[in-house]
Amino acid sequence: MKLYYTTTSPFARKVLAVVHESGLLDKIELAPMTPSLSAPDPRLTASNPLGKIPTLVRDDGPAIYDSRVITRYLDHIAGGTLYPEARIWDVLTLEATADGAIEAAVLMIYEARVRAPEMVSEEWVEAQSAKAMRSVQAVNDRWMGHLAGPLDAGQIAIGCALGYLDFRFDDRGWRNSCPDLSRWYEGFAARPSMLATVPKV
Ligand SMILES: N[C@@H](CCC(=O)N[C@@H](CS)C(=O)NCC(=O)O)C(=O)O
Repeated sequence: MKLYYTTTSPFARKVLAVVHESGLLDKIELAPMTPSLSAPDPRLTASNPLGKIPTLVRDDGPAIYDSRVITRYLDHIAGGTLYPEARIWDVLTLEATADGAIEAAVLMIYEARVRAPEMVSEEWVEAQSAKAMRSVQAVNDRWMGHLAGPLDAGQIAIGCALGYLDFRFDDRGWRNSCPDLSRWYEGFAARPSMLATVPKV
């Protein structure tokens, strides 16, 4: 199998963290891509018409995406427990919350990167920021019990969302109103899978 990824993509980081946690590193060829919004690499679009990172090219079937499909597939082939049946709706909702926060943060970066400064809508940027911050706050206020439980895909997704906020939006200070989540993240960020996948420009 081959994974198309970039070292800055938080969605790819989620997948890479699952690769590490599932012991699949020696089964996957890592294929780094240069990030591009307007001219995706033809190798990527040949596998994923959306031209998005991450994409997993399988040896025995069509390529798969998006990140949530890939993480679930990897957990399945590893015979893992990142999507436990007994807590599946909680895990999926937590992962969706993290992915939504990541998506909002990524859109803020795109707005700055793609638009001429006079075309940037500050109102829209702040609305995206509010989505990310509300998500993080909700996890701090309602999900700490879940985060204290056994490792699952929802926790990995939240770890990658917080890592991305630190990487791109440190100045927005998500920790200020999220002391419990901040304490949890301190421990989670020290996991070998998280240390091995820290975003790099
Ligand atoms: N929902 C997708 C989102 C993937 C995504 O937006 N990836 C970004 C990189 S962080 C990308 O490939 N952007 C290029 C584009 O949108 O054309 C997932 O979970 O995999």
